Amino acid sequence: MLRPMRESEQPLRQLADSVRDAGHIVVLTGAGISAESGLATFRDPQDGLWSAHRPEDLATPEAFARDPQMVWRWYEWRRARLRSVAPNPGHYALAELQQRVPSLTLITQNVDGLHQQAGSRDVIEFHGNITRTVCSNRSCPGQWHAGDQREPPHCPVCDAFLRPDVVWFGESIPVAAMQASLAALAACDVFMSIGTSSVVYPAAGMAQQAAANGAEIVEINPNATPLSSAADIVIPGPSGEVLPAVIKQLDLP
Ligand code: BV8
Repeated sequence: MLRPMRESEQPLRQLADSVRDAGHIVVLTGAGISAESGLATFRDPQDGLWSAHRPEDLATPEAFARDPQMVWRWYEWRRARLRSVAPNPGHYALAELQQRVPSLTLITQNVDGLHQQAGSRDVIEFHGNITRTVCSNRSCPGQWHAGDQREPPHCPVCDAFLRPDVVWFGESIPVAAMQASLAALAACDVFMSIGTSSVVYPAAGMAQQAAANGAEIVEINPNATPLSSAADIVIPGPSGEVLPAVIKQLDLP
């Protein structure tokens, strides 16, 4: 005799059933899925040297034009933090889920590369990747030479500043990432929004696009967001606990 399901377990059981029946799942992650790796989320107050700055004010072309050295140092500080963290059970559970369902497209707003480290394949980096450095002249293939200690370093081809390979506010999403995301959203049965405050567009508009195509909308987040009221299944918990529990639920009758 199965014990009666606790109220709190119902959404989890529902999600496991939806995942089991899905032909194509799209997952969108945000900074929250990396929180249990010890990385502050994008809108958590920053600590130390950067506590007086808001990321939204630093992650812009205007900030880089105004003070390239400060913005470069901020990214160097974030890259240093990244070197001391590892994927958490939430990242690994998504990588396992991708192995076990017919089709799963992972779109991440995160720039930390932790999904790839956990084994997820064909990750769509919607906002780029902080560990890659490119020339400010996007068309220039210039790469950073380790010997260049200037802040920011200069492109060895055209001498422009180098910059992190991320999408700043006011910049367009890379065409390939946008096109791959739209194709996945057009064909998915289940859309899972995990660890994002759902306030940054166009990523925050994906759930609506998926719903318009008939997908079931799922949100995993300890806090409510603008998406919560529209989602079909809301699981108010940390992804590092919820996602392994979904995997476990998949194995139960
Ligand atoms: C663009 C890279 C065209 C840099 C980032 C409407 C349509 C189009 C554009 C706009 C629009 N309205 C406004 C805009 C402009 C702007 C925008 O959206 N502004 C917002 C602030 C209103 N969008 C853009 O500029 C985009 N470009 O649209 O191009 C264009 C061109 C010119 C002019 C206009 C339009 C580009 C946006 C990309 C910006 N770059 N990052 C870098 O990292 O340095 S965005 C940044 O925010 C990060 O990538 C981050 O991932 C993303 C979203 O934040 P979240 O991931 O959600 O993180 P956050 O901290 O907010 O929330 C964490 C969540 O986790 C919380 O909900 C928390 O409860 C939860 N959580 C905590 N712990 C856990 C957890 N969840 C689960 N488990 C846990 N344990």
